[in-house]
Amino acid sequence: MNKKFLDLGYQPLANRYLKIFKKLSIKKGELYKLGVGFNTKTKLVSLIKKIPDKKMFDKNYPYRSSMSKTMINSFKKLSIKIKRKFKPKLFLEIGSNDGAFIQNFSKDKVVCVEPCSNLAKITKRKGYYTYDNYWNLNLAEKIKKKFNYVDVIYSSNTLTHINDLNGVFKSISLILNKNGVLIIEDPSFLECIKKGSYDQFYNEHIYVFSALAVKNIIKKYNLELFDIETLKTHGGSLRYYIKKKDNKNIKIKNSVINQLSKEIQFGLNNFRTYKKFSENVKKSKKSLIKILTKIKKDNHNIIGYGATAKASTVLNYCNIDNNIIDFFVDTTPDKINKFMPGKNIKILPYNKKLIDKYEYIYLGAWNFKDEIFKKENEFIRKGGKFITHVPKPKIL
Ligand code: DWN
Repeated sequence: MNKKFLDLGYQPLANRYLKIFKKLSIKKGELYKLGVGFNTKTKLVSLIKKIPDKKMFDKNYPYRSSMSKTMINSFKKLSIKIKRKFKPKLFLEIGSNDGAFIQNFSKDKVVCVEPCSNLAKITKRKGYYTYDNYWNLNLAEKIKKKFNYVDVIYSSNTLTHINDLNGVFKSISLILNKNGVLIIEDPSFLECIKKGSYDQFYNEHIYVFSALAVKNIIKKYNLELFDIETLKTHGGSLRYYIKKKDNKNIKIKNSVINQLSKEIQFGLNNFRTYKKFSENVKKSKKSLIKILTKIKKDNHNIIGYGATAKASTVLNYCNIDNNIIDFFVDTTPDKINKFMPGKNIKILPYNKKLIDKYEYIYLGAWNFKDEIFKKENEFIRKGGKFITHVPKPKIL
């Protein structure tokens, strides 16, 4: 049973950055109700209302994985490990985005899947065999027919974006070699709840995984967890290593039981924990609004840094507009000179000199705090301050 625990109000599609601002309407279906539920049986956390794939991931998808050094470094490190440990003859990436990860592999050994054709074009241009399709059983059968079985499948921040999870794992199980390895990585729900990062919820994040939920979902498809790594990326992620159940050559590591125990100890199998989280989210909203309005009352200007999908949830849930935040800066070409989803706050190209004129910056990309603080050491040195809502709203 899916029990609702969180209501984040009406929201626009995150990652839908308009060139000309217009007020969006509930009646016209431009805003949807963002509610989050907990499945008491599978322990899976998911959105109540799911938006069809085709409305979210199309030829204009703006997000580019390669915009952060943190991710580039993390992908490089993992690619070295995969080559060393698993030595794949054929490698598949589901959700290859602009090739930030796959660029670490030689072209003749990999197959990419990326439904956003503007991004698929980038890896195709670089010479990687890329299907600009959604991941599903049809595609898996097509790939199997052409390439046969795959040795390693990797998918980062993608499977949580696909509504039909049963289809996802059924297709993976079909195409994965009997000794093959599936590696998936996504934000950890445990970290999300600990950090109060409710902005991990928006239309694209249909699911936020816990190890408890992943274990339950994959078992139907002859798959099981054999290792879990904790990562700092995207506010705290888990990297799940999965094998076929009948493959006894790979031993199950303690990391699996350790993560499951941590989640149970925290109460992730108990609905009360979720209700408490929901109360904390309401407090976080009040507190963030209080901080921002006080700064404005004191006659200071605030700008935003990192026009993230996460920030779209925060701005719309807390009703923050250009009376509070003058503009956002971002490095992503397809976001620049457009408006934050649902709000009349413009996104300007990242410019150090422009930033230095301001005293307060709301950190939309709080998950890249270390990278951004390093880059903006001059702003901080001159007394500039960042504002965040994670783990608690505060001026840093
Ligand atoms: O799952 C998803 C994650 C991985 O990426 C997608 N559904 C959508 C997207 O979510 P997001 O927009 O919340 O992701 P990020 O990675 O937190 O976005 C960072 C944003 O900040 C990008 O627009 C790039 C920008 N940025 C910047 O302008 N300067 C980032 C850094 C590090 C910088 O120095």
